[in-house]
Formats: sequence, C-alpha cells, structure tokens
Amino acid sequence: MPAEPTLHLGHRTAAPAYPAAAGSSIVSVATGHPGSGFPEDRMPEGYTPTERDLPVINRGDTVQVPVTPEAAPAAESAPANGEGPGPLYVVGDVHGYLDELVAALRAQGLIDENGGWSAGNARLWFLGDFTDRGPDGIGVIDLVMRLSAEAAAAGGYCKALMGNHELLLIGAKRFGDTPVNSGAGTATFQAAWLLNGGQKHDMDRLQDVHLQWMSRLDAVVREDDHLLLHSDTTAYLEYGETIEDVNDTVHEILTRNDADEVWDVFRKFTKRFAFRDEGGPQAVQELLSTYGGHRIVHGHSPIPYLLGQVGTEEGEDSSGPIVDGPHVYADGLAIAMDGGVTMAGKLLVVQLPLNS
Ligand SMILES: [Mn+2]
Repeated sequence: MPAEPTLHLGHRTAAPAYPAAAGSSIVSVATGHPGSGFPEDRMPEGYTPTERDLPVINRGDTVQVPVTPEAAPAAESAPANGEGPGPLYVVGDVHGYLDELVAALRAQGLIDENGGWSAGNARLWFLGDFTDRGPDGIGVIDLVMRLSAEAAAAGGYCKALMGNHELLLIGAKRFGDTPVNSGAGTATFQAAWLLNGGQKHDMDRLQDVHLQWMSRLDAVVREDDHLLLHSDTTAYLEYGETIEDVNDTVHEILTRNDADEVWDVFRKFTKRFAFRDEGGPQAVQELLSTYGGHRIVHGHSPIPYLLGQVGTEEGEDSSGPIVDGPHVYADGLAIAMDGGVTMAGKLLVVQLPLNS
C-alpha cells in the first residue's frame, strides 16, 4: 500500500451501460481492484479533510466465527403461494461497482439474465454506500431504484439503508464549497467527497430523483431478528431511542438543510470499529437492547480491515480475494457485510440468517 495514497478519479474504464445487452455474459462475482481505493473515511474529532487517513488495525483484534452462508436461490426457497415473508438477503457496500453487483445478485438468483427482479417475495436490503470510489455509482442507484419497483410488484421488496456516502454525496451537491464547522479548521463537503472517492462522472449524472431517494432512506431498520445498520458505530443512539425516532431525526436534519448539521450526521455515521476489541460485544448489546433484534448486520468497515489483513506485510503479499463471506464477530452478535469490493475483496450478497 502506498505511503501516500493518491486520489483516483475515473481510475477504471467506464462500465458498460446497464442493463447488459441480451446474450452478454456475466463473468465473475468477485474481483480485486488493487489500488482503487482506501476506506479512509474515518474522521476523528477535529479532523480537517485535507489528507486521507487509514484506519489503524491490529491483527487479532477480532475472532472470526466460521459460518456457512445459505446459498439457495430465492426462487427455490420462496413460499409457493406468497404466504409469510420471503427469504431475507442483505448486500454490503457497493461503491459504484455495478458489474460486480449485477453478478452477485445474479449468483443468488435475485435477478435474471436481463437484470430483472426474479426473486418473487424475497426481501432484499442494501446496507448503504452506493456511490464513490467505483466507476458507476449512479448506475448502482438506478438499478436499486428499479429493482425496488419490480420487487414490490412481485410481492417482495428491495430496500436500502442510508450510508455515510449518501450523506456525503447529498452534502457535496447541496453545499459544495460552503465551509462547515468541523471542530478545527475549515472543511467542505466538496473536499471531503473528493478525498473519499467522489467521482465527477457520478456528480454530473446526479439528478433530483436520486437526491430525493437518498435523502429518504432510513438509517436503521429491524428485519426479523436482525438489526440492520450501515456503520459499526453506536452514534445512532444519539439520534433516538427507537428506530423510528432515529430515522425521523435524520430525515428532519436533511429537510432543515443546514450544512453544519448535515456535516455532523455525516461525521457521526462515518465512525467505525465500535464492535471490535474489548467492549465490542457490549456496544452491540447496547444497540440491540435499545432497538431490538438479536444480531447486528452492518457494512461500512471492510472485512479485510476488521480482520487486520490490510496494512500488514502479509496482507499485502496475499493474492486473490481475501474475503469469501460475511465476518461474524463480537461474540457472534455482529455480522460485517462490507467485503471490500474497492480493494482486493468481494461484493457480498448473502441470505440471512447465517448458520453459525
Ligand atoms: Mn460507509
């Protein structure tokens, strides 16, 4: 890993327009993208985004629990007559990697060869962070919006949580170079967006419909026994004692449209690693006891970082994907879903619950 990561704007060739032409084949589910991004978006108090910082990870901070993801295609596991809720799936951070997303959804039987919803009454949740770093963030949002309509028509649903990159993109569009109160020094959404993988190509195509869709996403949701969040942080607790309160508060802040206030939410939802290390399980329990559920499922912090496989010589020497599934940790109370598609990782789409 370079000592001084450089900003990659448009580092990949443009992805083919979606949906793919009939007959075109989807080749791979997981591919590495060396040098294409860093999860530098941890911003400590007083941080002025003039340079990128990397999370500090100590090998052995987490204990991985072996799990066997259920891989049955939704079409086969869905109840025949639509009785009861369909099977539940979650998707980790996509970050503009549209081709990888299409391939992963296809591999789980959630979409057909034409990219249409094919999972009947299945329930699909995206965990946020659709844009930045990768080549086609707007294409990803367009796909999720279309699948949401198609899934609803089929008796299922496709929904999404708000990630910190949605707040970042909204802020960059609305507030641009307006200085915001960052605690120390001057910050702007525009600068932070560029430093965190913002793609001009996405901004050029960003329309009101995308902004409205993003600004209405929920930050927290409970699905069966799972509490779904984007970020591995307890900062959600600052926004309400119920899931509804948290989501209402975030939506109210976005509606008020005050740059400092939106920046503060962005900063708080960019925190990470609260569920690792000593005190991690207690942090998870605090969220579960407040909002319900038996397990937290989150994105945001790439599994290679949670595992300490990045930033070490061993990690840098390894070849091929270093993530092959979700990471269960915090005494089995938390599931990390960001497989690190922006690095040498994998875009994860898995069915819940995990057998573990
Ligand atoms: Mn994130």
